[in-house]
Amino acid sequence: MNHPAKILVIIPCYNEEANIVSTVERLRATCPQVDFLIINDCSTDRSAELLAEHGYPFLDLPVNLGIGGGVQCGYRYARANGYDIAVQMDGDGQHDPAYLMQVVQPVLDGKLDMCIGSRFIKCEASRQALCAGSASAF
Ligand SMILES: Nc1nc2c(ncn2[C@@H]2O[C@H](COP(=O)(O)OP(=O)(O)OP(=O)(O)O)[C@@H](O)[C@H]2O)c(=O)[nH]1
Ligand SMILES: [Mg+2]
Repeated sequence: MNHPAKILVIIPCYNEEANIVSTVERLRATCPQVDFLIINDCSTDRSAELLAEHGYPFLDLPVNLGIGGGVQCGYRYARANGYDIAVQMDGDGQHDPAYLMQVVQPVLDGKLDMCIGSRFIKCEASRQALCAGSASAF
């Protein structure tokens, strides 16, 4: 990679009106260098209105695909739009963006093709990261 890595954070969103704005604002404040895309999967609450009101980039799926299909849409978007790395982060605020670059870094360094963070693993080894989603290279 001979350019700064283009990183996309994919945020699945299903009925997250209580959490989605604070989740996005925390991400923007913590990791201003990454792009993000929210996948609104036919939420029946005010999620879509909030996303539009705040001018956030989002896909509005025409039918509910579930979390797997929703995140796959994000990966396809990342690939189609020239991203080097895609990261999945939940829209309910459970994944702390403070750990995001720890998950991304081994992929950026070419040491791993994919890195999955886990809230269940103690941070004992230097390469383990807690409480972030998963990052993968294309
Ligand atoms: N696209 C899409 N996203 C979903 C759907 N259901 C849940 N999500 C999102 O997936 C993420 C994780 O959902 P959660 O229900 O919190 O699942 P979890 O974190 O594994 O479980 P909890 O420990 O109960 O929080 C959140 O960002 C949700 O908005 C769905 O049907 N479609
Ligand atoms: Mg959750």
